[in-house]
Amino acid sequence: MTGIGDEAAYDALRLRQWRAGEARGFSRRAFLALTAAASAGALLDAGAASADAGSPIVKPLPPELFAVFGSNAEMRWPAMRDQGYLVPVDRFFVRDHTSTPLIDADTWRLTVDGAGLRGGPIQLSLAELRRLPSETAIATVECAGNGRSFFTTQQAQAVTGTAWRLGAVGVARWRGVRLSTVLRRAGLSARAVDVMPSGLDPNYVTGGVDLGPVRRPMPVGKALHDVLLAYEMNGEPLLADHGHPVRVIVPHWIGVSSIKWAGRIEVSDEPLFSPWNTQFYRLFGPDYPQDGQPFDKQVVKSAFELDFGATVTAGRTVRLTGRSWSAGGPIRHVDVSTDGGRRWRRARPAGPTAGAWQRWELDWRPAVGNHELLARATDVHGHTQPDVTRHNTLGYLFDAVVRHPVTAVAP
Ligand SMILES: Nc1nc2c(c(=O)[nH]1)N[C@H]1C(S)=C(S)[C@@H](COP(=O)(O)O)O[C@H]1N2
Ligand SMILES: [Mo]
Repeated sequence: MTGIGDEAAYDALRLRQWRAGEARGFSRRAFLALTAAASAGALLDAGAASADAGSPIVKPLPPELFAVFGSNAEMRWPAMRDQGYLVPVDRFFVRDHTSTPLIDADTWRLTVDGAGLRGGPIQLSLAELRRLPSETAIATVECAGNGRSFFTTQQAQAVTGTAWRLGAVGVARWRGVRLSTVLRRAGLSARAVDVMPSGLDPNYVTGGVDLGPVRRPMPVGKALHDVLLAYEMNGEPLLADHGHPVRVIVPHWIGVSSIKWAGRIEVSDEPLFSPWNTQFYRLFGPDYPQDGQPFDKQVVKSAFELDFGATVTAGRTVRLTGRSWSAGGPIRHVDVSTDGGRRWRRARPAGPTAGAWQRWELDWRPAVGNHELLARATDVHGHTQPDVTRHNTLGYLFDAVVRHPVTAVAP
């Protein structure tokens, strides 16, 4: 059994193996076709913001809670202003590669199979899963491309993919069964290497290539450590859009690891590969000399709980509120500027100072006119948000300080 549980180390190793031609189950020819499509710009997600007509997302997407991009919908940050620590399900962002499937929980089965098991495949119904010991965890799901649109609007750089602002992140309380419980029941062998969940949503086809079901492997060490097969989100059964009846939650790893509508879990006795750990979620472009570099980790980000271009009342105290988060660890402090970055003040932490994210607030008396707000967070390891971030063509890991325009008008 491999002991690698660390996202960066695991990704780097699998990428080296894949490049060396050791990959099974995913052809390099498909990859080359796709790279060509990407450089021709064909990967740009269709769908304009706020055109939710025809979105394959099932839950309501009211414009005060969401900005919609085809099969993706991001949370609008003002929707969190008067909320608690968790993101309510009605405003949690949705990222579907194709569309939300409607799965009948009564006939749904989870298949666990592969050469890394001692016995044959097992199948579990939802009722069987619910009879196993359950566990609850508060965990973040964040799309690796969250913040992508700022590469274009702040840095004038071209990127492909959904033009998220900062709302492709959410924190929820998940309840379900530890993946380790299910794997042990299935009879994990000492030869087990990788664990790969796949979704029951339609196959992902891009650039004319059918890449199969959305799936992404993890090392058996991570699978046994803290991964959940979740059937509840904030105390309710999962909504269709968030993976009903059962999704995987992989804490601290990028959002795509947390496979929704889990239908199969393959346990292998050799390294596994999928397009989601070979050509996507890699850093390409001149700023990354080792082309196709894996991520170090998700980065530090901050958001004001305010619309872009919001209007506030001049001459009165406005309480600015926001949240900052880092996959690297808890946030140590957040500095806020209300004058485009000339002067900075330390924001007051609000609520718990450990965990998935840090809430903060700061009072401000704006004069009439246009203002630019900025928030810069630093985590306990000293990772801080830069003014400009390194460009990559797929638009991941935007961690630079975001310039947030507001207008103050006379009362
Ligand atoms: N089966 C399946 N799982 C999936 C996806 C998908 O399209 N299909 N999208 C992934 C991505 S890219 C992200 S960021 C998260 C989003 O989870 P959410 O829609 O519940 O917010 O789900 C991941 N799991
Ligand atoms: Mo994502």
